[in-house]
Amino acid sequence: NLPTETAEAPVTERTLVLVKPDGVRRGLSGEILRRIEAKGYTLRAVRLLDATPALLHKHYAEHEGKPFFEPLVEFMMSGPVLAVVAEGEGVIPGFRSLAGATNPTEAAPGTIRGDLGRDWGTAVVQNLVHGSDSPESATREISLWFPEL
Ligand code: IDP
Repeated sequence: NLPTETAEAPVTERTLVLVKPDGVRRGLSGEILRRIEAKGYTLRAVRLLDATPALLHKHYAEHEGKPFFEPLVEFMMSGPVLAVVAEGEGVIPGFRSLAGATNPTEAAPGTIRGDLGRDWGTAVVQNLVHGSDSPESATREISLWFPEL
């Protein structure tokens, strides 16, 4: 028998996904996890938590000093965050494609932000999800949100 096309290669890629407080508040956690799984990725770890300022300052270090930085940290503390490690070949760019453009008004229909998000007129763009943007970011972010992994 030939191996099945869905068989995983031994080394798999991991990304950090966050369902941001707007997504949790709106009851979209399940829908977002469903889309990750429907794409064929595996959920490796899931945790609902209240993010601390220290964690968020580390997570968003590259944005420190930008005008939306403090509103972003405030927003990320406005309710619980669902942190997820998703796994699969190509999952880092693959989840970014599922998420869509940063601005939900511009995000294509078919994407999480394009289908489920909108502009609420707030200082920070509320766009439902975060996904790591590179292998280096994924490693760094997974160790911040899941120190035990
Ligand atoms: P990404 O989440 O699509 O990777 P980043 O540029 O890393 O986008 O920005 C992090 C988060 O900061 C965004 O998801 C969004 O919530 C917020 N943000 C980014 N740029 C702006 C902006 O110009 N105005 C307001 N909020 C922004």
